[in-house]
Amino acid sequence: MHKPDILQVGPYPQWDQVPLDERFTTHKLFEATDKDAFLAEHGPTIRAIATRGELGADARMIAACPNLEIVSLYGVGFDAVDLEACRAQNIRVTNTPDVLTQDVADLGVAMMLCQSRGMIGAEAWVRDGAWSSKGLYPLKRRVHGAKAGILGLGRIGYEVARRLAGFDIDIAYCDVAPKDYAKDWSFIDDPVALASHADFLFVTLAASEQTRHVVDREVIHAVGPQGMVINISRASNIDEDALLAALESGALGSAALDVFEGEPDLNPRFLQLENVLLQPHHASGTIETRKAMGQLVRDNLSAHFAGHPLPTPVL
Ligand code: 8YV
Repeated sequence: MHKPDILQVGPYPQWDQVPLDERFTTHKLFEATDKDAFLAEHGPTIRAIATRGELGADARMIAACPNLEIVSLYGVGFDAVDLEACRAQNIRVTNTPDVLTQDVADLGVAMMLCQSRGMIGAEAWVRDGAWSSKGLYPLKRRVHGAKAGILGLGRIGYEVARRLAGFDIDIAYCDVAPKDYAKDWSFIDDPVALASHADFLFVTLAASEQTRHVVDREVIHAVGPQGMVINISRASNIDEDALLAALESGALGSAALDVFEGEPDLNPRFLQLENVLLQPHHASGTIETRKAMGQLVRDNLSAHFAGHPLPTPVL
């Protein structure tokens, strides 16, 4: 049987690669040194793009594949896919929601705890002998009983809030409208007011052109010198220059970040800062979740080529 040709934008773990190669003829863009030449050669045969959340599929890639039918994303965020181009050409788009929600929320809360209690510095304190030479580790900020602001109470924001409730944290959230499943939590309809209220501001918004830099200088300053910004969504939701300036000046107490503009090549100014916890965009990075994401990528592709309804369509 003829296997449909797919363009694979980035690598997957071996447990996904093997079944993908079994079912499809995979053209691995990430292995090509001259990507334009690769797209020009293979583009016309491509019927599907298999990509990752942060890699997406841009207009140039889509235009190079005139017979493209579907883009299947390994990730929940579809901001890096040119949805307009897909809509215009009736190209279906799928993502991997739900399966990663709990892990992303876990990492967000872990980042808050780790940063608040200075666990990275404390580890170094033990390893480099400061504990015996200097004595007690400097005191850090308490987590329980604090106030959290959740910017974007979607699936991930909701799971973050649910976890924080277990720490007796006061929870407020901001979204386009109050949510009927959030009756125990306060709705604040403005990001600046939410940030003023919060000790910990969690950014859990699905990114789009509309949410670009929603966390701007004003929001960051409202979080304040004792506050922390935690981002487990997309870098574009925060004005990164304003964030860096506030971290450098102390106008913002600290940040815990899993996502960066231009990642994996982040702004080197981050590396100079001691008040920021840096993570390599791995909030969904557990074996269990990544296996479920890979399965869903294949299930969407298989359903499409079998003419069945798509399990998790975006478009
Ligand atoms: C990445 C993500 O896809 O779900 C998303 O939107 O960005 C992540 O899960 C993951 O890092 C794999 O590349």
